[in-house]
Amino acid sequence: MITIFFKKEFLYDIKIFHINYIFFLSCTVIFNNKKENVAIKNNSTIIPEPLEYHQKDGCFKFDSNITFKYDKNNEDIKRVVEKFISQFEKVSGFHFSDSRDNKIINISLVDGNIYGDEGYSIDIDSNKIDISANKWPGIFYAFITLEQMLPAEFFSKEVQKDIDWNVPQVRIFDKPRFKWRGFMLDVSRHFFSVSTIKNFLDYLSLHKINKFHWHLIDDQGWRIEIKKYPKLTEVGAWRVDREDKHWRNREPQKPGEKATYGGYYTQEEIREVIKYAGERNIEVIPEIEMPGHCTSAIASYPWLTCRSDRVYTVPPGSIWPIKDVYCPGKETTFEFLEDVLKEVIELFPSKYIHIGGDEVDKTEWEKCPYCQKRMKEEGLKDVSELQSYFIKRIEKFLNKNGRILIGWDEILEGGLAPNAVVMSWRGVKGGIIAAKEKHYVVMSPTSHCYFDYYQGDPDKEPLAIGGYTTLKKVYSYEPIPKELNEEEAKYVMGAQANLWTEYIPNQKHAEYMTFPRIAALSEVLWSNKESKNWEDFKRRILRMMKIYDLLDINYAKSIFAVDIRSFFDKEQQKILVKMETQSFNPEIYFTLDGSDPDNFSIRYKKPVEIKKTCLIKAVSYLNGKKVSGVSNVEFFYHKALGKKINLKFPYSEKYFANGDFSLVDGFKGSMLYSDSLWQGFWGTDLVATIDLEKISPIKYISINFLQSVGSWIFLPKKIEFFISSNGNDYKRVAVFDNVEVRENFIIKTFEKQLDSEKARFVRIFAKNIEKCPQWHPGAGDKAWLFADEIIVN
Ligand code: TNX
Repeated sequence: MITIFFKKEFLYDIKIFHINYIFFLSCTVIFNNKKENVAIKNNSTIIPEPLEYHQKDGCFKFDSNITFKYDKNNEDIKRVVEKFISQFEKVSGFHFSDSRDNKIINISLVDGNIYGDEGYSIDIDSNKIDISANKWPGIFYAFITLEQMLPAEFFSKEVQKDIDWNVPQVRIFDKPRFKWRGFMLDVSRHFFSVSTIKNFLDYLSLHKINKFHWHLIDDQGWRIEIKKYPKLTEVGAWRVDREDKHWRNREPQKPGEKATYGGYYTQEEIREVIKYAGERNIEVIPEIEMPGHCTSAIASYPWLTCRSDRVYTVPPGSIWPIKDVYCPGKETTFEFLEDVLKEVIELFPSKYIHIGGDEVDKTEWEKCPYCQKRMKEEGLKDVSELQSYFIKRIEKFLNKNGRILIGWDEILEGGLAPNAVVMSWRGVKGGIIAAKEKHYVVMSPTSHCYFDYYQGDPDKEPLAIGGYTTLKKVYSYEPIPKELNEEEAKYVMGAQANLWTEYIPNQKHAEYMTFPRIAALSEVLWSNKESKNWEDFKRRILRMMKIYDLLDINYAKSIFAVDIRSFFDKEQQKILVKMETQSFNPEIYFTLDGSDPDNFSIRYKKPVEIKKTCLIKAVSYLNGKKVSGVSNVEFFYHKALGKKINLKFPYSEKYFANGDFSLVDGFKGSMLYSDSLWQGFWGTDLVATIDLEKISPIKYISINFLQSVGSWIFLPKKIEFFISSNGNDYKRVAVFDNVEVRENFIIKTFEKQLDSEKARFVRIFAKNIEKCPQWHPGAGDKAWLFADEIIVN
């Protein structure tokens, strides 16, 4: 069984929504910076970029002669200031002690409401720093900003010698654009200890993230102690250990086999995490998944389902979709859920409780007599309305207890509960609908906010669930969709990154997926839309990486990888090869002879013309240090390279790849359908005619196609090659009948050697299978045909 079928993220990408389920720096450095890129706005080292930043001349020099003035009776402020002092004394060796001639750092809460709940100002002179806010979180964020202005060594774990502990004289006024700046961690698919959670909370607060959405329940593990139902953690928190196997090849638990992988948080630990988060201005929002994604609960108490006759175990892997659901026909189900929620409400002070609501397989409900009875009694016309009944009933309970329900966008189906907040993940459509209905929304579209997706070339990245969400892409995100007017836009509370952990077994890996992408999202959510500047962000992220190094955060260095692409240069009328990274002022070196490049190889300065078939290898350096692995791609120099193509049926707007010259751009598509090399045709054939401009001998024609059945992409049924000298009369020179295979990932080459043929035009015809075959979950829906590189020699 090829479970990849069900990798819904591909499906969402491919937009088949209709299928029901398938779905830095001391002062000196600062002043040295001036020669840098013109796009750089100022010398700020801060992420997220503050709202207003005015640089003055000179620095404030930290030494032991500094007095911190603050209200010692205010516990929150005391904690914030003392933490700063203690870290500073540790790394600098200073002992801040009172004396009459001391420089002053004044920390005060002021009346009025210019700063809001989280804003602050910092005004730095040569002998005084004034920090003001309306509320303590503002002071907390002011110190985070101040820390980022200090030399990065501030974040070190040891004493640092010979550092000028200076900050530039600036005036900052800052407050966030959005009030929901979230991060979700899935602790069910893999369990993360309390100490990991605390580390993450520290790192998140460094980015001014203020919501931690704790995905505590899913099929693969129940992670919260519920006193009334002890089996939830005795049984539901444990699964057989199949960690050595790929997620989709894990056999279920055998009779008598012990379940040893897992864990859960005791209520005491949960309280500890909530307190720790609160001290960092992070609100913890628990997610108690229902009515689907709950096998762990059902394995503990099978009576919660429509089919209590089955033996359930916590699945060690995932065959998506898992069909287990709570039974909304039985009152006992609601009693259980309310009992669980009661304990959750007692534990979590957050006014929001997330109840999931995503990806519910409702087929059991259609058959279940209890559900049918419920539907009849309540006048519900279909199972979608039954889901809506379920969510509304839970909402009533939560509202009665003073809490607000949040759910994934599926809660829109069958009618939205009156006060619900919608988390929009399947794109932004759900968020738009909800905001128009005057419901608050949190945006979390897979396209920009799924940090379980690849952030670089999948060949060089650790195995991930799929997708492709680079740092640049995250940075490009705009949470307010253009479909919303000013009034409606007020319902968008912000956005959130989601870290689903099917492919993320431990803290180090979770860090890799989260950093630096969360820095990009933090700027999207905090800073002014108008001040967003990718070039400047690229500069500042290097400084942030220095901080990550000092904190031992295992951040991804994917931005340094060299991306090798080609494009049609209109002026020169030819295909040129360009090499890029996502990093600031990269030094790129390359070779064309197969040897590994280093900083003695050819330095890349501008797009190059390559006139031979060769392996291009490239690396990037930063300040003379190699910072990337070797990127390599084969470049094909051939007769059709950069020649004009006429397509009878246009390529899809979604998979346009390299545009009009994509099929003759010198590069072949990889196993990744979304590599921007494959050109996609949705339900239509490929009929491509290439004009070689003059009659010339043709000895060889070939074309590649991709099959990726989990993404609705199939090899063509039939392929024909034609040639013509005048563009009217074509001669067929090859025909291939392709036999259907069900394998998921295939790249197939169709090629033909020719004898003494001459022609000006080459035409390739490939017959799309048009509709997904009967054996496929998308049976009857339009099939994709993905083609790349037509080679003519
Ligand atoms: C969708 S987003 C899910 C999760 C998976 C995730 C993988 C959402 C509400 N549901 O169950 O872990 O995709 O990317």
